Amino acid sequence: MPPSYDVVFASSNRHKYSEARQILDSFGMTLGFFRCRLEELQSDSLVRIAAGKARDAFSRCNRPVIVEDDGLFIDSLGGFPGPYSSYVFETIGNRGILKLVGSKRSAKFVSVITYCDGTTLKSFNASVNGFISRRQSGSGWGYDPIFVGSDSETFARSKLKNESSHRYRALKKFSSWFLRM
Ligand code: ITT
Repeated sequence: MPPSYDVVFASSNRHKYSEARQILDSFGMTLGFFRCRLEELQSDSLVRIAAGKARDAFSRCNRPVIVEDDGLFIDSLGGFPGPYSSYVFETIGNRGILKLVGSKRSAKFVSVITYCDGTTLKSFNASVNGFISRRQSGSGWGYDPIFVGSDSETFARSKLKNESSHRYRALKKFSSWFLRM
């Protein structure tokens, strides 16, 4: 990987990287990809999970790195799947979530971006409110076909996702801090 990137994004999920790269590009930053499966500790806190992933990522790639931990929090399910979103997606998936959600469909997506350079460890937290659709719509990745944001479209159909998402908001905070550093 050329050393010219401002920072690298460590993740097993290329969709997260590709959106993060596009978003940071709009803030004038370059982002490399360090594809790997990170150690994910069990915790009910996305910030603690992201901090663990960031330390693990830095120990492996040895350059300034960011990681992201996300959670989909559904109100009628007491915030489930929250920090377990990755596992729940791999097991019951969007069809399973649609069966569980009751008549109250409000939800939020939370993103925690954590930066680590071996000296500094810093997290940036953001969320976006929305609701869970009645059926899947669009062919996006992850929970995109069932999460409806502010434009009343699922993220899978929205043209505004990368200007309004949890990821966009957390990366905006990260980039304004990083560019001032
Ligand atoms: P890494 O930990 O390797 O980065 P992951 O896919 O396991 O990748 P998370 O634990 O952060 O990432 O993700 C939690 C789940 O939420 C996972 O199933 C994602 O696919 C999903 N997810 C996160 N952001 C999303 C988005 O913008 N749209 C749709 N699904 C999303």
